[in-house]
Amino acid sequence: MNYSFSFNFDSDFKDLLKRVEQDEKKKAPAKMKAFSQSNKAQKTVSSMIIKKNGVQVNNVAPVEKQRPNKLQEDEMNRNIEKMKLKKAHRNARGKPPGEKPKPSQSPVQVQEKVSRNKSRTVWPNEGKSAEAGLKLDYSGEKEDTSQVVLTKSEREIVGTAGGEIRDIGEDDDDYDVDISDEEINGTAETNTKKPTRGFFSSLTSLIGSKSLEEKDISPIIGKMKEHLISKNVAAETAEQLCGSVSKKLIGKVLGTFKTVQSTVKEALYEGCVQILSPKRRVDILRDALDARANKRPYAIVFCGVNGVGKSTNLAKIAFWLIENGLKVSIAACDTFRAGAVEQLRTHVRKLNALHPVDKGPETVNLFERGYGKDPAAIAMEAIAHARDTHYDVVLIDTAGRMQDNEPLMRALSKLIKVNQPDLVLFVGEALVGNDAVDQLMKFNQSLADFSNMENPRLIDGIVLTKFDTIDDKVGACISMTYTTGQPIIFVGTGQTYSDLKNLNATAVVNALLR
Ligand SMILES: Nc1nc2c(ncn2[C@@H]2O[C@H](COP(=O)(O)OP(=O)(O)OP(=O)(O)O)[C@@H](O)[C@H]2O)c(=O)[nH]1
Ligand SMILES: [Mg+2]
Repeated sequence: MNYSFSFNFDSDFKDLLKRVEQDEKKKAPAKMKAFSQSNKAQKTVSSMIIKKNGVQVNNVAPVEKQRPNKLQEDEMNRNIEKMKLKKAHRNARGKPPGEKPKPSQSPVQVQEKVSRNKSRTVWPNEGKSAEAGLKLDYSGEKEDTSQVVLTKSEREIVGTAGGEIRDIGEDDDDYDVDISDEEINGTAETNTKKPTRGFFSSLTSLIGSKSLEEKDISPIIGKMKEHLISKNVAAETAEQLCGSVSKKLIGKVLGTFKTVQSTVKEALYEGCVQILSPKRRVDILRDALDARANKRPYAIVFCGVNGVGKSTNLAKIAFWLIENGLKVSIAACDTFRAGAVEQLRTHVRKLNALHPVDKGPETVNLFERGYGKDPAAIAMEAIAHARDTHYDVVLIDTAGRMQDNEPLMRALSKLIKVNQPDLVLFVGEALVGNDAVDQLMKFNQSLADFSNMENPRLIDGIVLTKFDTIDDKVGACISMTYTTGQPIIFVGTGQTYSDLKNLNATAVVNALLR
C-alpha cells in the first residue's frame, strides 16, 4: 500500500492555529477560585464540625487574634530578661544547662538530721511506715550525745497503750482475715455446689455416711501437709500435726452430707486453734502488780538468736508497761555485741522523754555495767537495784546467740538459774521456717542441761517478731507453740512502740488455712 501523498503541512498548521486563537479571544478570562470555594477548604471545615445528638456543633472555638497590649508586652519582656539572667547565673556555677535543681529536704530528713548523727535517706514516697521504721532501729547506735527529738507520731502514741494489748488485726492491716463463717465452722460442706476457696477447693470430695479409712484421707492429708509447709510451718511440725489429724479421723463415721475434705479441714482447724490457745494465761500486768504489792520487782528475761528483735521488742514492752503505770528498769545484759548498751540507752532516753516525771526517779532506768562483764551478775545487781529504788519491772536484755553456741548457752542458763526471773521469753522471728523447731528445742535443752537442776527453768513464753513482714505465711506461730507448748505472749508488728500485739488464734488459723 502506498501511503505517500502530498499536503502542505506548514500552511494547514498556521490556518488551524489562527482559528483557535480567535476562538479563545472571544471567551472571558477565567477568574482564580477563592480558597473557601476549593474542595480542600470544604474538607478541612467539615472535619471541625462534630455532631452532638444529631445537632451540629462547632468543634473549635473561634480564635480571636489578640495583640498583646503595652502592659502585657512589658511584662513579657521583663520575664524574658529574668530567664536570661537565671540561665547565665547557672552556667557560671558550672552546672550543665537544663539540669534540674535538687529537691529541697523533706521535713523528715531535717528531723532525722538533728536527732541522729547519720540518717538513712527517707524517700518522699515512703510514707509513714518508713519514717516510723527508723524510729526503733537503734541497733547500730554509737554514743549518742544529741538531745532527744520526738516526732509528732511518737508523741501521738502516748496514752494509747493502756490496758491489755490489742489483738492482731483488730485495728490495722497486720494482715487481712478474709474467710467466711461457713469455712470456719465447717458448714460449707452442706452446700456442695458452692466452691470453697483456698487449697481445700482443689481437693476431691467424697460424700456419704461411711467410716473413714486411711486410703480415703491420706491424699488429702498429703496436700494439707504441703499447704502447711508452704505457709512456713516447719516440715517436722507439719508432719506431726497432719499425723495427729489423720489418727483422729481414721474410723470416724461421716455424716450423710459431710465430705472427707470438710471433715479433714474441720479437724485441722480445731487442731491448730488448740495449739495456739494458751494452756495457761500469762497476765504480766496483774503479776507485776502482785510483785509490787510484795515489794519486789517482776523480772523478765529476753533471749533468742541474733538480730531477731529482742532489744526492740523489749523497748516496746517497756512502753506498754509504762503506759500502765509501772516503773521499768532495763538491765543491759548484752555485754557482748558492740553498741548493744547504747541501743538501750537511746530507747531509755526516748521512753523517758515520752513519759517525763515532775520529780523523783525517771520512769525508765537503764542499769548498765558496760561490756565484757558477766551478764548473770549484772542481772542480779539490776534486780537488787530495782528493789531498792522502787522500780516495778526489770526487763533483762541478753546477747543474741546461736542455739549451738555452747559457751553462750551456758551463760544464758546461768543467768536464768541464779536470778530465777518471773518470766523467760524466747524472742523469735515470724519469718523463720524449719529453724524455729531447732532453735526452741536447743534453747530449752540447754537451759535444762546446763542448769543441773531437777526442775530447771525453761522458756515460759514467746515473743514473735516481724509479723508485719510475712503476709499470710503465719506458720512460725504453729511451729513455735507446737514445739514448746508455750504461748505466744507478744507479737511484734512493726518498728514503733505501739507495734506490739496479742496473738489472735482464730485469725492466725484462718490465715494459715486460706
Ligand atoms: N519489721 C519489723 N522489724 C523489727 C521488729 N522487731 C524488731 N525489728 C527490727 O529488727 C532489727 C533487729 O532488732 P534488735 O532489737 O536489735 O534485735 P536483737 O535481737 O536485739 O539483736 P542482737 O542483740 O544483735 O541479737 C532492727 O532493725 C529492728 O528495728 C518487728 O516487729 N517488725
Ligand atoms: Mg539486742
